[in-house]
Amino acid sequence: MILILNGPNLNLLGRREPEIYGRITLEELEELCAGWGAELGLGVVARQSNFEGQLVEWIQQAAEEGFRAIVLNPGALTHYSIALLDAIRGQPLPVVEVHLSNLHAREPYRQHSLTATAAKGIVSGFGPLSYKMALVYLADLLEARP
Ligand code: CA2
Repeated sequence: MILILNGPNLNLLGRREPEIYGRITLEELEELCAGWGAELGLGVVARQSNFEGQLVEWIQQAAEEGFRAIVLNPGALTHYSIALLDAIRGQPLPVVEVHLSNLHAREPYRQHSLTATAAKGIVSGFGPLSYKMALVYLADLLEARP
């Protein structure tokens, strides 16, 4: 089972800034992820929070809850949250960081990811397919290490 976590403001997807984030809603994105997970033989649970502490708790508890990996879009927390960074470092599961937009083509303050320094890797710029690529990687990783 894979835990997909979306951070602050991602509940607004599809409602504003479609030129950057597309027209897909969070609910549609989560359904797509469930479908991609099923194709790859992975169960998927998706959660979203606007609160840093809630994300920290979900990350801390993921292994105990029985998840085998985390796909994380930390939203703006990507760029400054030492708390999320510490939470990722302090737990045993592989974390893949994903972004809908290409951080390197965005404003200077979005071009650095603090949280990615603790992730296995980062997929950025492919819209919803960033999540699919993360799941493809994790299916391969978890198959190699059952
Ligand atoms: O590209 C991404 O996935 C981001 O993580 C999205 C975050 C942003 O702060 C990161 O720098 C990059 C924010 C998502 C905000 O989403 C909105 C969607 C519609 C309307 C307003 C915000």
